[in-house]
Amino acid sequence: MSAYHPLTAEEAIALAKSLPGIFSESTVLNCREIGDGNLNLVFHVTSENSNESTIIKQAVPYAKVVGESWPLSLDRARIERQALEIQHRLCSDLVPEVYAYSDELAYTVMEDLSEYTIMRKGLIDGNAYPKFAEHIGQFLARTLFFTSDLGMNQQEKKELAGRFVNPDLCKITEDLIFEDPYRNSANNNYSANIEDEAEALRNDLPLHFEVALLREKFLTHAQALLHGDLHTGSIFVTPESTKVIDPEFAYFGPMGFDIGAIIGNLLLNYVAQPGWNQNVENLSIREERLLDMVKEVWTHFEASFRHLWNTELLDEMSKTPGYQDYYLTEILRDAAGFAGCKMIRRIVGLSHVADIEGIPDESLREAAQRKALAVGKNLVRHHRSVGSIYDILKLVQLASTEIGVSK
Ligand code: SR1
Ligand code: MG
Repeated sequence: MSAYHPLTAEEAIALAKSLPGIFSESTVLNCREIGDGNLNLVFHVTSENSNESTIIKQAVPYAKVVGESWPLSLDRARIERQALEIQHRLCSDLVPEVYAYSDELAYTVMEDLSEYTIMRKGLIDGNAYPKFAEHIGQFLARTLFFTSDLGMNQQEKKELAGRFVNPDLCKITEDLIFEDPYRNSANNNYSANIEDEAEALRNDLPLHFEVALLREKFLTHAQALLHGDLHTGSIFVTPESTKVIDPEFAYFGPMGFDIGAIIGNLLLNYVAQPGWNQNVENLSIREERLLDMVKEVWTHFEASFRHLWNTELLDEMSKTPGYQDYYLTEILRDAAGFAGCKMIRRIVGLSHVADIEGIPDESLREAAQRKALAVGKNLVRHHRSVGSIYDILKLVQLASTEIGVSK
């Protein structure tokens, strides 16, 4: 019989104490369960008499946000831990260190990042993160390149992919991102004032065609080991440092999915800005900063990825002239489409984002929701003809203008 059970705070303390190298021997420990995400328990264990601390993250056998009626495999804790270990090996400054784990109890003990801010919150508060684009560009380039057929032995990659078969968590994405927003679903969640938008999404067959293409990519294109849920709630930041957490949705999929997650979430914050800024000057500074970040995420990713390709490539046929440019354009197109899907799901589907839901004024909130849908739909509709990051920015501007005209 399995020993699995959800840990109590006392058990979390006993576990932390039993691990060598985290706390000094005589220290008195406290513990708080601080998990505010959709799926897991998170214990923050701190010392009363020093600044030593740690995090114990434990999976529960269902989706916490919905309840026991939505069972989920505990194996996701192993997948998350192994993804963290791989990402830490490839980007040691950008990923927390794993100290210990138990696959049976589905927990991982890791570095505490309490002095960091969750990026979504930092952006809502209007903070600037000048190093973020460079850091995340590097994270994306290194984790995606070195787990793809470009930077990894192709037989070893297949073996590794076998360890990252993640059906439960992939199904969440397949349903919540690529299906529910386009049909009547009990999972959907939006207020009555945007029913017209939800109905338009359900009836837009040319849009469904593009989503079906992106969904097929998500289902079948095992390009590299993805983080799988790289939104701004999965990233801790300070102005100087970035740490990527929570890769429990990791699986082998299309590289553009991770890049699109970042771009889509920066754009969700961008469309929300009028809801958070009464001052016109501040508003335009922040909007411009966010669009610059979108551009820089891509340009940093592209520069690092091209550098890795030119210096670390293992695949002979990939040296064929023109192939690198083709490959990067395909990633960018996928990223544009996935960014759009991610924006749409956060407005009409299950699990919204505080950037938009937290806007205090109802009419500004509704305006942000409509703008997110306009931008998201534009990105999905036109993703296959994108040729540069500037085309993505143009699609964003175009949607903003269209919304302005229709007011
Ligand atoms: C039922 S889980 C809902 C969402 O939370 C995670 O962060 C993923 O984005 C998932 O789609
Ligand atoms: Mg998460």
